[in-house]
Amino acid sequence: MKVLIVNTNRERAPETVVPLGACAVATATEAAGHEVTFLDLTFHRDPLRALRKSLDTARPELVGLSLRNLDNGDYTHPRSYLPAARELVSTLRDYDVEVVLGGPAVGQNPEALLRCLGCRLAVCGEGEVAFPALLAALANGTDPAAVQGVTLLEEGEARNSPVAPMTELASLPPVEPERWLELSRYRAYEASWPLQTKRGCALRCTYCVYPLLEGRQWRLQEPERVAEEAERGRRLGFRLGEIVDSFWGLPSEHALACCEALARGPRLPLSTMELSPGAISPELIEAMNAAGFTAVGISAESASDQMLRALGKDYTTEQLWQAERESQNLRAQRMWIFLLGAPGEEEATLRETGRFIAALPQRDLVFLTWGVRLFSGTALTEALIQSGEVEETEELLWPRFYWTPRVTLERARQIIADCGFPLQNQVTLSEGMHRLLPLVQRLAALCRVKPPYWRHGAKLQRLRRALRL
Ligand code: B12
Ligand code: SF4
Repeated sequence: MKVLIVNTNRERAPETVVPLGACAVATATEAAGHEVTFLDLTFHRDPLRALRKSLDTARPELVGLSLRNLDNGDYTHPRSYLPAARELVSTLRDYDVEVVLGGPAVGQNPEALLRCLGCRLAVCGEGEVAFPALLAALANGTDPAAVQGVTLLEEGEARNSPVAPMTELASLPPVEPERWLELSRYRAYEASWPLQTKRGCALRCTYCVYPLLEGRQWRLQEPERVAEEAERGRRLGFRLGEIVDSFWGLPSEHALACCEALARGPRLPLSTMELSPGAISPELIEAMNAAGFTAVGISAESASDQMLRALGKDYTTEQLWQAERESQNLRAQRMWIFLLGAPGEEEATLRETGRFIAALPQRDLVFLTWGVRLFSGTALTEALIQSGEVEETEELLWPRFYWTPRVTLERARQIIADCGFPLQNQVTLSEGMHRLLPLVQRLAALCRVKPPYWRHGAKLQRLRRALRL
């Protein structure tokens, strides 16, 4: 079958991201014998025109739309990407093509997304096996809804088969994004080279949708394959590799094995935004130093036991303080990530978090997310539905957040701002999504500043405030 895969994501903040998942599906679809073309909308100024041009040239029978983000996840300045997706779908209506939705945005609620965009087929979760299987079902005239992970919406009724996560990551062919993307454009913005060491998460944080997207079991990539992929990125001219696992550090033997494999090769500097405090140990820190981690986000979320329990985290504040001490040996720029305003958050819990932040070394950065994005199927959303605070509707596809009734956002901001940690080292999610960031990325790349540019967050914050941007 002639298939066009479209990477629809045009968001360039907080960084420009290489669409690894869409490329993985394109590679697997071609390996299954289909004729595949790829349209990457990341850098296109006029996406609808680019789409029409691709459709006119490639003349596909089926278009796979890869949808990454539903919205920017920002409670204070929410921005949905669904209107842009609707425009793409409505352009596709002018053509005689079957449309299939896929990507992380689909996993939350495929039926609601199909209704919202007016489509009939969606693949939930991993696409490497499900998408070619769906193409085969369509070609053979068998029931598409019988394919695992597929949702079919027909005459107002949705039918689906449960998602079955693939067991063997190592059985997949290398993705080779260089075959589908114009990588020079990504290098021009110092995008990082994505590396996936595993899929799935066995933990049960109440607000988190990742296990619903990737499954609740860790499925591990072979450490040697991870090192080979890092080497591929280095050879292709990327100056930073980024771990894109749901979170990094557990299972610990696997994280250590990956670091060892990465340390053996010619090294690509590494980063992650997802180091879990519960995973930090002297061995992991040593292994990450040897592997060449230069920028690390640590997802602390809160420094109050009351809140860590409410969020379902697998560590206590005592372990968090311990992790803080151990992470001082990490030879990387550290950024501590917090999620504030969940059920139970109040002045006292914010002050506890403030005390932790105040005690951090002043060269560290702090990243603050105000409010919790509610997703279908998480324990938090389920509890809010039970208590009548949320209706389970299509509405959760649109930016919908929880903010604690026990303290106002303004007061919460003040408590953290006044905690004594330098203001320029504190970045909020809104600031991390600033519209000028692609320009900053480009300038940083031209000046050969070592990526990621956010390592220089404190200087950027000072500049931004001085220029009143
Ligand atoms: C790593 C990550 C990041 C890193 C990216 C680093 C990098 N260099 O790539 C950072 C921290 C920078 C980041 C930023 C953001 N992220 Co993020 N991120 C992730 C994470 C953990 C993994 C994404 C990934 O690369 N996965 C690996 C690839 C291989 O998997 P995949 O893309 O899902 O692809 C598979 C399937 O989806 C499917 N598939 C994909 N395309 C297609 C197409 C078809 C046709 C089919 C059939 C199937 C299919 O098959 C693929 C292979 O199995 C996900 C959560 C998760 N576990 O999925 C969130 C996630 C994608 N991010 C999310 C968001 C919101 C954001 C931000 C907007 C947050 C912010 N305000 O900063 C930004 C946007 C950045 C941008 N420019 O777009 C949301 C998106 C959904 C939503 N809720 O709106 C997610 C799901 C997390 C969440 N909170 O729910 N992110
Ligand atoms: S927040 Fe991280 S550790 Fe918790 S369930 Fe999600 S991916 Fe797993």
